[in-house]
Amino acid sequence: MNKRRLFLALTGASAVAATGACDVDKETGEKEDPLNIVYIMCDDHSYQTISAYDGRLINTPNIDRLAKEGARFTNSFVANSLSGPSRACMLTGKHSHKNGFTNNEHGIFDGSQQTLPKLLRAAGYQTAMVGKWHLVSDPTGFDYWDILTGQGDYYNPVFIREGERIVREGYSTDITTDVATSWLDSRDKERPFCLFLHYKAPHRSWMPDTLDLRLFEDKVYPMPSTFYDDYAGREAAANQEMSVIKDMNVIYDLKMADREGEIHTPDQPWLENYGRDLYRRDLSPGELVPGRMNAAQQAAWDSYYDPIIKEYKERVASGELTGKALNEWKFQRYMHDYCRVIHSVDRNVGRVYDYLERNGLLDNTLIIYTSDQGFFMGEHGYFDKRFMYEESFRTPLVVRMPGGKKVKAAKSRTKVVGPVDYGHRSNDIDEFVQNIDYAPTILDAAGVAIPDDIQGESFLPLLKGEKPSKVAIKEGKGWRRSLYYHYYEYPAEHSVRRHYGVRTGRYSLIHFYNDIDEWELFDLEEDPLEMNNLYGKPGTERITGTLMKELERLQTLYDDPISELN
Ligand code: SGN
Ligand code: CA
Repeated sequence: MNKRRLFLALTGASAVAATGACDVDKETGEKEDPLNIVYIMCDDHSYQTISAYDGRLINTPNIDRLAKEGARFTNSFVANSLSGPSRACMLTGKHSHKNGFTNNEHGIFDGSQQTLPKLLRAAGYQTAMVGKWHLVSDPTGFDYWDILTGQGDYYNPVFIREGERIVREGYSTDITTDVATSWLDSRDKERPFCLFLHYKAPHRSWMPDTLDLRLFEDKVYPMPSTFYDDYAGREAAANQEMSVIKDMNVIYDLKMADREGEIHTPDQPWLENYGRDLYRRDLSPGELVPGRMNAAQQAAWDSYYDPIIKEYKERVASGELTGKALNEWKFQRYMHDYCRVIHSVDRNVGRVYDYLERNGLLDNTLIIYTSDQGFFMGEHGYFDKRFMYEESFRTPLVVRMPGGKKVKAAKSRTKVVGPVDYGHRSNDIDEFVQNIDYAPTILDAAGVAIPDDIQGESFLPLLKGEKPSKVAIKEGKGWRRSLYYHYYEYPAEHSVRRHYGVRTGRYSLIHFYNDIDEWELFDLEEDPLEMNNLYGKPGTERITGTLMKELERLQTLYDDPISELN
């Protein structure tokens, strides 16, 4: 049985076509249905806000259904926790230093290089890229591309459709789904497809759909136990600009600007005279202005926020909203908006599922749901990502198998330790996977050869239930036991120092470098919240030595010329 047929036998999919066309099975003489791929990626979607991972904050039934009908990855990570770099890793299957896109600020993706869509297309696949692209150069390797500009806007966003600029009226997440399903309608139905569906949501500044503004009104979100982290013993952790208390902008992020432009920010004096409004969009009724609200959207928005702004101003004026009360008010506002944005994402995942179901595509389509990285929901007092700390290093990953067949995962060799206890399910894949693995996995599932220079590994064998110790990877036999990470964007917004590191099933060793030289070592089994930096502490010499060796091994394996950067 060849590899493709083995996949089919295990997944219940009727067949896969390596050539892309509807082939005739040489053994049975039956017509084969090709395998399609729908790759859904959000921007900044934390695992903490997917109920398949963590039920405390929000319920996401549509994303959860994907996990139930396939697999949930419980040790899923990125290689560089930032949008552009993460997207480049996904497209190329290579770490940042190899694909050349190390940071958002100066990166321009070299679209002439080998990428996943190009390889799929050469094998007969139709490829489309819809939504947030964020790689500066125009997309290459797609039969169709229709992308948001830059970060994209939540309301009435501008898209670039194969070079043509268009403003679409409505809410970004809905529109992105609409564009994707229109493309699916118009595709050549005789050939398989791979759709890259990239939502802007829930990126900053977490603007909900007007439909969802009043959701979860009475919910009081639990404060993370590390919200008031004092960063003792962790210099890089202390010196950043991503604190909910200190750096979250009360106007832009938390939407507390009134129409007159009065600013009431007792603890953010630098916002005084900041300008009429950062987030509030003046309207030009009748005219569609990119990123701004139309009259109906604005009215719905104002009717929700105006009373909140009024109450906020009163509480600030009376002196009631200061210190701890203000800090926690900020956290609650952040969580409310973020979760509302997620609710719309989940609804749209449901719309995509319904589309595939209505069109008879669920049996021969692999659906992947992930995010470009994790996100801090107030842990360590942070929002944003970037750090190799668990909340941002981890990224959600669930895969729905063709036909909805629940994966029977083989016994894992890797422990699941981290800030949230996910519990255990029979379809959990606990082995370490990283976003450089997506390209080879998709190629493998499509029956396309994986080029040797791709650094990631196909995790298709894990989805098939193969024993991790038996899976052959480039390093030899047996799935990987450690992960490599490298973050570059500094000096830059949020001020997170450059760093690289290694994570094993139990430990995380991180080196912050450039204008700092700080090592951090965490025992994730004992300290999953990463509060206690053990580096240099007596008794840790042996484990530090082992981890240093492993780090060097990975830097050699991935050919990361780190010595030249120091
Ligand atoms: C913007 C945001 C940042 C965010 C980066 C990168 N600021 O610059 O908060 O870290 O994007 O995010 S904003 O004022 O423009 O909202 S990424 O996900 O695209 O990498
Ligand atoms: Ca992102």
